[in-house]
Amino acid sequence: MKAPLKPVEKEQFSYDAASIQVLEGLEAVRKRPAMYIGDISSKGLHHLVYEVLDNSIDEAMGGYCDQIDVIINEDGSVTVIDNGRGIPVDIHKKEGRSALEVVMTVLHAGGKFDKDTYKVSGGLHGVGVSCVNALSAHMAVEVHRNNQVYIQEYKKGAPLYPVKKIGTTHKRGTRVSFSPDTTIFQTTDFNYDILTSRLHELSFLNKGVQLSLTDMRKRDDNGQAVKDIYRSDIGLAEFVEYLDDTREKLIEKPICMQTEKMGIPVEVAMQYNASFTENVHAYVNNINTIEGGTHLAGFRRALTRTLKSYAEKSGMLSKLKFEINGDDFREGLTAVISIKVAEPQFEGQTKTKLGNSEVSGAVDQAVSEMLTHYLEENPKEAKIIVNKVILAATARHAARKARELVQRKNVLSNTGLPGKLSDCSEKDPAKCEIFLVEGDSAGGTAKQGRDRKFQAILPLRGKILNVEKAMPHKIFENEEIKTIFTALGLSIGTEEDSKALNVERLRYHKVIIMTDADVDGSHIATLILTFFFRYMKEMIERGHIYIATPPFYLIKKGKEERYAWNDAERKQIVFELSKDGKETGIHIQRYKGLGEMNAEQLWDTTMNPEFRKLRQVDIENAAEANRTFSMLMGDEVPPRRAFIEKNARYANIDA
Ligand code: 0RA
Repeated sequence: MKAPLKPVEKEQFSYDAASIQVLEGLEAVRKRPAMYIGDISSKGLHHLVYEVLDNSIDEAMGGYCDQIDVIINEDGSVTVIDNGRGIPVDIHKKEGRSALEVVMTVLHAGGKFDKDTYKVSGGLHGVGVSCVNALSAHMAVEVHRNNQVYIQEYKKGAPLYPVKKIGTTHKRGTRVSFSPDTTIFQTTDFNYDILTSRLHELSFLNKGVQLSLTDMRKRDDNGQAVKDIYRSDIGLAEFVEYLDDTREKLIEKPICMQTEKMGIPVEVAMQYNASFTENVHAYVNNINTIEGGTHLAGFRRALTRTLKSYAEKSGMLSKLKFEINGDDFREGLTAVISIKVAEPQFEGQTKTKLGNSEVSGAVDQAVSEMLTHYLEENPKEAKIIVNKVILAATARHAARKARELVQRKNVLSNTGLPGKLSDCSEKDPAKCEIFLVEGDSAGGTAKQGRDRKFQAILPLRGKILNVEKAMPHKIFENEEIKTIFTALGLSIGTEEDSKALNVERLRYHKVIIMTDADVDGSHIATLILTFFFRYMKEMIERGHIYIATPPFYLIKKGKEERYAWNDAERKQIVFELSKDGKETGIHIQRYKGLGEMNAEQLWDTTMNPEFRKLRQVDIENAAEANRTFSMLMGDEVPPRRAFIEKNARYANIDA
């Protein structure tokens, strides 16, 4: 059963327009957009949608809204519709104009600063809709409130006319449409998958709220626009089940809790699975805090202390000959933590690390109370969990022994670097790059084509290893994995400290994965990425990992050779080359693998920094990325096959 929406009390209508704080003009935003939304790439572009969405989600968190619809329109603009209270429209006393206009045009005029809502301020988002407005060639807002419909439109943030009434209504809510300014953004192409994954995540974090995405640009066979609807009435427990749906769970139902400690709402769901990896996602005010922080520290501390004390009391540890450490309690753990903080302080490189010190104790207390209770009430499940922890500790112990053996051998063999590596001559790691190339033959071509001054080549043979399924100590015995890490100058381990990146030792600041543009190639790239994701996440977080993008087509006419990376480019080039009206004499070669290119072509298209298009790997949405990894690597074949087929078709490679 879904909870009924809160009635809007009289008091809430008496929104005091004068409370809206007027801070700065919008010109500053257009001059330095990156300062407000992070960057002007696709990432920044999608932040615009998140920003508008955040306002609707705020309404939902307050209990005033249970439906949010996002539409990518045919012209590429985006519309966000909610059934919240509607932005207030009364006259702002000081400004002498509508509060709606103030909210839409004045920076930091959210107007809810002293309300008891958890505004996502201070971090990634929370810059206000006015920011989105400033960066839009056109924006329109429609408010349904007080049984009236109000509307106002803007150009680059400036109102085109005062707020006007255009009719009456029985509904309430806000509808915002915007077209991002093409002179500001590098791309204004909204990506359906990026947006759905955020909406899906938000649906778990805000149970009972229905979120939908419609793409008017894409039609199915019946001419219907593509649409996805997300809604979770269970919330975090369902999120955990979704994250783990390809893994074997150890207990029947996720362990759940929802409480408030020291004025901080804390919600947690957790499950143990048969894998060896930790999969903990922490959110603050709906923002994925990828870098962790005080809330995560509180959770880990409570988990370790509570489980350890239970295990000791139960006598199950009596035969164990070595210490259990914090990692052992989190092996095979999938958990989602979601807390709400009134004034979050976000720190760290990507501003996704929570700094508020008071939070750690609140989460610790909430989790230890809940878990103590759970373990007492559920002895059967408690035993399964403790056994899993013991297994983890035993495996870690074995892994350390295996690693020590390997490291000793490495020292003795004194070769230093792997024989397969063709190193570069430059010694400054910041200037060096290494290509991890699929197959010896492509490796050979890359070796011929490279600039040996700063480019090193490491050929890899076949499927390196199925990381998700492998026990940690098996990973260290795998030849290809060892080779990669030795070449990079890094050591690997399963313990917290050894997972940290020792940047001084990293021999190349760009690690470029170069595989065939087919399903096998992308599978190998995914394997390598999985490995970094699991055992050296920092390499991804610090932006050291890249994917090379070889072209799909070579188009020739006479002596002229042009390359295309997709079908649109191919068509454009064919069009340009046939300016004389004749397509005759144009030859199109479709590259199926790196091996079809000679050294010069590989250099020109894929390796030459002046011309190549590297894709930097980042973990914008760690939850989704992680799920894809597990799904691809996990035991269940059907979802993996479905993924590969879907993506193969999209990429139009193996069609
Ligand atoms: C300021 C004050 C109130 C609501 C909003 C803004 C609001 C903004 C957006 C943006 C998209 N949807 C929105 N819904 C609401 C509080 C209104 C009151 O007290 O009645």
